[in-house]
Amino acid sequence: MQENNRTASLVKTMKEQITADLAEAKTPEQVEQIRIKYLGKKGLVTNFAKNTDFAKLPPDEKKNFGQQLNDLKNFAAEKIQESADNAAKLDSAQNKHRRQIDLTVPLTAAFQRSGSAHPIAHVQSELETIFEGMGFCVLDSPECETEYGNFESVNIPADHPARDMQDTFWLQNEMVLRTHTSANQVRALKRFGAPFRGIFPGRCFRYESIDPSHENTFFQCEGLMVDKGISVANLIGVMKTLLGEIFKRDVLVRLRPGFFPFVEPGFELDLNCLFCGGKGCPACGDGWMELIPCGLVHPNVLRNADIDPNEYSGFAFGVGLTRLAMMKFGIRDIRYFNSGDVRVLEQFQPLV
Ligand code: FA5
Repeated sequence: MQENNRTASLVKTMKEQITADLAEAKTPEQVEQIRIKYLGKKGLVTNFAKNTDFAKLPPDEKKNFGQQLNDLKNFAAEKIQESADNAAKLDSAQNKHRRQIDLTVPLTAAFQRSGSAHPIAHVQSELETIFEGMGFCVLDSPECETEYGNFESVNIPADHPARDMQDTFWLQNEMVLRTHTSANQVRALKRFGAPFRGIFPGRCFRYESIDPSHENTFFQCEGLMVDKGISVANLIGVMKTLLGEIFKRDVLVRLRPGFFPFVEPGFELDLNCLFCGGKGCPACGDGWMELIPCGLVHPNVLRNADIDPNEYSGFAFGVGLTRLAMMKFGIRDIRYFNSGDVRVLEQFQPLV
């Protein structure tokens, strides 16, 4: 009687173990492993009798043991088969799903639309090629800046009126969405030292009234060259190369004095509007598109980057990349860029 109880308890434990193992098995291969573990030649159920004291049992208890063993074998076989069927069904459903993605099927018309580079990305890529040809490096820079980076590092202290011209979005952690790519000047100079030649294209943000030539989110491309003996002549030479390469034809520009706290002297380089030929239109206003403010790097900026202004000088410029894309592609209203209207993008050819 005692033996019968012991066998019943062993059978119960084994059944629980089988159930627990099967609950973990998800694939047909995993279920097969469990089948081998219990019902294989050396399986725990197959050899259940061997692993117990069956041989020593009195004849009447042997009968009971045999019944319990059969019950266990049936239980194991049924449960394992059930799990194998389920795993096979799941596997075939997944395979069917996988088979639905057939990369060799010819594209239908709906999928044949090829993408194209965004006009701003296109112009940015052109600028990078032009400047790399002149030995400039291309740097990435953060869109989210410290107040020091965006303003103080480029000689705009807290009480300076120039801050009003670049009203911006402040974050809760007292960082700002940068108003200009000039914010990266001192960081780049500190990292690489002088001499230095680099451009840093990127997105800028300002709290602006939106109109055909002003957006709250737009792109600039900063350029910075610092070396011994750099003058306005170097600046003008580089500007001429830039415009010649971008427009591939003669364009009319004007250089006029401009004030920026981080350059001295400072200039505004305006492009005679390619839409109206200088007569004045909604895109430009008075016939001239403000495109590339520039100047010689202010000594304070060099000092902020630990560079001696008595030894080194430099020029800097900030191309309005979005406006350049407008002029290059004949887009008369800056608001198209952020409108999310795919028809705007579809008009431009892919880069490759
Ligand atoms: C600046 O941002 C200076 N950091 C540029 C600079 C760099 C000057 C280095 C001297 C030396 P400004 O605010 O003018 O300058 O902007 C530069 C260009 O960005 C403008 O000429 C214009 O093309 C473009 N820009 C400015 N604000 C907007 C706007 N709201 N939407 C579209 N383009 C803009």
